[in-house]
Amino acid sequence: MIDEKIQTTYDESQIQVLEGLEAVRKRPGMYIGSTSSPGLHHLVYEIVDNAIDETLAGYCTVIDVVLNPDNSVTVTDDGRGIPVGIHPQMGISTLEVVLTILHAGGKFGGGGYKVSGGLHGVGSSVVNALSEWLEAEVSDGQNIHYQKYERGVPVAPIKVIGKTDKTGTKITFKPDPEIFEVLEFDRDVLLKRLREQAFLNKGVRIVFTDNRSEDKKSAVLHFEGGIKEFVSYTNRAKTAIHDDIIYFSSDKEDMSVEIAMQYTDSPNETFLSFANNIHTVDGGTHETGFKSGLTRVINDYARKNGFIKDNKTLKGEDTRGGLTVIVSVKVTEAQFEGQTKTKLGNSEARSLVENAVNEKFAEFLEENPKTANVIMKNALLAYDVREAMRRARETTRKSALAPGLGLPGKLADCSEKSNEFTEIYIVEGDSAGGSAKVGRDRRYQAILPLWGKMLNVEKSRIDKVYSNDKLTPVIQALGTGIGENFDIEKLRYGKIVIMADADVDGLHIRTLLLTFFFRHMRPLIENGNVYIAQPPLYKIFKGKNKNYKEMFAYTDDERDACIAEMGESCKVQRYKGLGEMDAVELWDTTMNPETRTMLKVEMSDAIMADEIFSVLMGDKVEPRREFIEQNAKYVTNLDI
Ligand code: 28F
Repeated sequence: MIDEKIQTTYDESQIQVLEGLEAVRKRPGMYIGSTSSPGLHHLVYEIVDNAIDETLAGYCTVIDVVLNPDNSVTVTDDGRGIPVGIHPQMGISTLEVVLTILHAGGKFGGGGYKVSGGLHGVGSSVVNALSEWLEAEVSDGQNIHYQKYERGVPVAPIKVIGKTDKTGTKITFKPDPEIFEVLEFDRDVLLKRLREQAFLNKGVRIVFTDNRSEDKKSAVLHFEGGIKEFVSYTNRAKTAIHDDIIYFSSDKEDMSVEIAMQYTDSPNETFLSFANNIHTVDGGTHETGFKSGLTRVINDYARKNGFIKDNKTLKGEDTRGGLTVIVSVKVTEAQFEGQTKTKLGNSEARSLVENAVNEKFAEFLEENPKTANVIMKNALLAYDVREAMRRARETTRKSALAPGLGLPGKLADCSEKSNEFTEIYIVEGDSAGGSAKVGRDRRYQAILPLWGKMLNVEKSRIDKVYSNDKLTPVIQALGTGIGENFDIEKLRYGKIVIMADADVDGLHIRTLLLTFFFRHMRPLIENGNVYIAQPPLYKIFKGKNKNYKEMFAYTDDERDACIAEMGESCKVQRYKGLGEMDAVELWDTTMNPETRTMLKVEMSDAIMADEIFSVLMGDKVEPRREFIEQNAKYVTNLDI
């Protein structure tokens, strides 16, 4: 028996294979980012992306992803199946080439695959190298071909294990405990990524099954609407401010971009950008292009349609207030930058996206004036709030620098300094302000007259008043600062009393101040510092000189009771405004702690109040009126 010559010399292809696998196993982080949980999950993404590529090539209709009880993963597609014929250059099956040669496969061979997904398409060979074992089954419409690998090395040559009339590729792999610190797959992490891939590749159908637990959870991820459905899904717990989802796409040479967007009433923006289906968490040129395009198109439209005058420019952040947007670009030679390679560097992607926005978003606004209107007002409100916050921060900074100096000129301060007894009356209009200054007890009562009656605060103007510097004197007088700078310890008065007429303008002023306090000085409300003064509606009087008698009524019923008590020969004066009262009357009826009634503003449920306030800022005056009447409760005990 002639002893077989044991193969000792490897031809260069085996050497290349071993060198390649060795490189991957020595520095896995170079290929999959890490060997902790994210790296472990990348193994699945890599294999699934190959199946998605086969779908994009038009041959695959469904992809199965199964988590097995032994913590291995099986991915199956019904595409053409990885070719199993002998590879002309390598002398081994193409399947073995794809699974053992680094950077093999269509992604790098320039073959049918233009753009690759996964972690920059490092190919299945990396997954194979980092798996304790991997089994490949390829159906070519006649036979089922099978080959097993251990840590990337074929255990035996490829062999036929059965007959089939189907085509496709099935890969099962078990991550190598020698490589990974974490071996447990997280179902939700995989589900999130698979859902993302199904959104980004409209029509792809991925069936994800977790067989590790008793209740075999299965999810079908399939979205014909692509990234439009991605936006709907992202906004599922938010309130959109326009019904349509804005979508447009464009391509140039070998690059393409898809954009879907929808504004919501949330103050935050959600920006999800992708390059070749990779989530570019750190943004990059495609995001930059979108942002500059959006800012320019919205400013142009706002100016052209009279929403802003020439001297005003909306900032980028104003145009993206509440925006959810998905930008997905496909570029052949993607350059990824940054530590985690999740920032797109291709400069040509910036102009591709910016031009698409400049042309197609502008077109959308022209063709959809109703939605355009909503987007403009949304940007204007964001501008106003940002400007108000900027000014308020400026004010706080100044008043923090020199407390005394920061006080508003119109404030008639009280002599008492400790806020245990002090009160500030915020009074609508200069004439009422004048009477209040004269009638008050200047030891503990300060008066701050607000802008005069000239302000006609119908709904749209109320936003302007709220946002521009009409409220700065209030912030200065209270001394606490606003928003994140708010400090209740610096409050200069124990009671803040809003004193306005009982007419619609007075209602608006109260709304405005309550909204402002609720949104930017909420502890004032929560602490019960805020009150609403209750001036009388009627004066009932009769007689002259020493026979003169007068009574004040705060409601119609009280008026009738006074009339009954005084006898029919009395006269009734209906107060239309604070300005009709002289200083003594104002003191007696509305400011004297012995005789006044005040409404304490309390909001037990901030969330409910927040919605009510958005009604207050909404289009209808009626809900606003109801709010004031319902939410400002009579003080539980007469305030002493
Ligand atoms: C479970 C993961 O990996 N599916 C794949 C194919 C199909 C072809 C292919 C893949 C051609 C020469 C590189 C078949 N027929 N699912 C998968 N399906 N790779 S990976 O070709 C690989 C390239 O070498 C394929 C004709 N063309 C391509």
